[in-house]
Amino acid sequence: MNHNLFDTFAERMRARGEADFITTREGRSYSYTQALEMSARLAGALIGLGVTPGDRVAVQVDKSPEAILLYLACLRMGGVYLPLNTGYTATEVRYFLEDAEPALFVCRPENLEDAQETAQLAGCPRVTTLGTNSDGELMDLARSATSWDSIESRDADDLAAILYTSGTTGRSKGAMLTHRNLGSNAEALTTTWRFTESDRLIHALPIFHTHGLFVACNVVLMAGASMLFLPRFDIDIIIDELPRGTTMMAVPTFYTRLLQDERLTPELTTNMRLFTSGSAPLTAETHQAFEQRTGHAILERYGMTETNMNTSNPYEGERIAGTVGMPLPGVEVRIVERETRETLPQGEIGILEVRGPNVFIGYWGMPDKTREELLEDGFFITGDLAMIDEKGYIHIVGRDKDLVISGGYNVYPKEIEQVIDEMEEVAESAVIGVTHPDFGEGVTAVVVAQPETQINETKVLEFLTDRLARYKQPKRVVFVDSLPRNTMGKVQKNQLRERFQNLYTPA
Ligand code: MLC
Ligand code: AMP
Repeated sequence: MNHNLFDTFAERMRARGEADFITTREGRSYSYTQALEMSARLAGALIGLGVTPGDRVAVQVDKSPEAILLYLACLRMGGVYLPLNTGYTATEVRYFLEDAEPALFVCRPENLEDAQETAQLAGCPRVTTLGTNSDGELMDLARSATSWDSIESRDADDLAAILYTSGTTGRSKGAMLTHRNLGSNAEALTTTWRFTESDRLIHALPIFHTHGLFVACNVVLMAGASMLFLPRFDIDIIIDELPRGTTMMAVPTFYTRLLQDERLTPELTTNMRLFTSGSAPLTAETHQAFEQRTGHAILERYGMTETNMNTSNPYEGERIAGTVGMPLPGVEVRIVERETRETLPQGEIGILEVRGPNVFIGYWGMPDKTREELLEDGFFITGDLAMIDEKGYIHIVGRDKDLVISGGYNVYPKEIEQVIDEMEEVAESAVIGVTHPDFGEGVTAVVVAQPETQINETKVLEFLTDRLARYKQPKRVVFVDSLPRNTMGKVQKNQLRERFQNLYTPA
């Protein structure tokens, strides 16, 4: 039996025939038949470029229907899809290329020259381009390529994708996801959220992360539904499109922005059957305000790059604000005490661990790191602090890991601190997340200057410009005389968070 996830998708795609799979605002579209055909052509092009089964294909391109067809082509011919945040700088990309050793790097047409240089420095043998308007070298190659109509045979445990996630040590780790991981999760979500062929998903998330790529696109493919592909979250366009959608997947910032708009009314959302939220905590206030304004109770779920989705509020039944619901079918969750690793009784707060077919098989090239986080009994230590209430609903109450989540993007303080500390005027720094009205948490740098040096906020931000992706750059830099430390010498970030708690939300 072929466990290639594309084999499952292809069956649905053939059955859906001329039905719309993906459309854009500009009226470009692919029916399921067309998507099948183009994925075969793109697979032919990838093979022509020297990609063989098991090879990584690194992709840093703007969102477009063709980018999803490239993902499908890669699955189809047994490649390992490796999407990269479009905001990453050349320095950041070089690390990923060196670490994952892809056979091919697909970049934006306008970035070709820089990408070639980066690829050469990283030892990546081939670079090609993909634009947003069915353009770029890869599309030219696909149009003239011999269609590769078969589907490479894969085991359930073969790699389908590698997604990089930053680490608390400051070094990004490639989470290895298998065909089983992606397939089992897509099935669980499609059933739990009642996705059908009649659904039309409004897709405004980026497609280089688990949320916009796997949760959204795999579920649509599994159900044979259709989706409207928007390049980004633009409030006017979302408001215009809501009456023609049936569902939207979002990070909390989408909902806080929608709530600020008077055009959000019950009438606007009457055709919608499901709004989901995840990637960051949705506050109970936002959940309640959205229900009051529209009559829709947002369905919050909880997941991670390493695990895909773990828990979800029920489709039927009570969706409780401030909770992430119950484990998805096939997923086991336990709450343990950090030191003893003993499972805690219901109601107590501890570290959430998860096991199931959704959980990744390890970090690329990092066996030690894998052993630290993926235990022998199959449970993965998420680093999230959680509690299970008397009704069985899980509450994420905090994080045991030093991590900031800004507008749904993870930012690891260590990575930012290391770059700031490179400045000769800086003695030391601590990066924290501070409550932010738009992004949930705002990345904030607290800096101690070297004695008798001239340094200010602008200087620090300028230094970071080409070194870090925009979303990782602090929204504010503040200066202190010294960092608060405990007796072990560890920086007391709690004290800093408290001191600067009103930086973005003046009391
Ligand atoms: C953009 N900026 C951000 C930012 N997004 N800064 C911090 N955090 C963010 N998330 C920067 C821009 O570069 C710009 O900088 C300024 O902030 C304002 O930009 P904007 O125009 O307001 O931003 P916008 O393009 O509207 O993007 C905001 C957003 C977007 C929230 C819509 O970030 C987004 O789509 N987030 C989704 C992230 C996501 O998909 N996460 C899933 C991870 S998977 P300047 O200075 O140039 O103006 C995962 C697992 C799971 O976590 O469970 O799902
Ligand atoms: P990532 O590594 O980008 O996949 O981010 C995963 C992290 O996002 C998790 O470990 C959580 O800390 C956080 N997260 C995802 N969904 C939720 C949610 N619904 N509520 C709170 N935190 C969440």
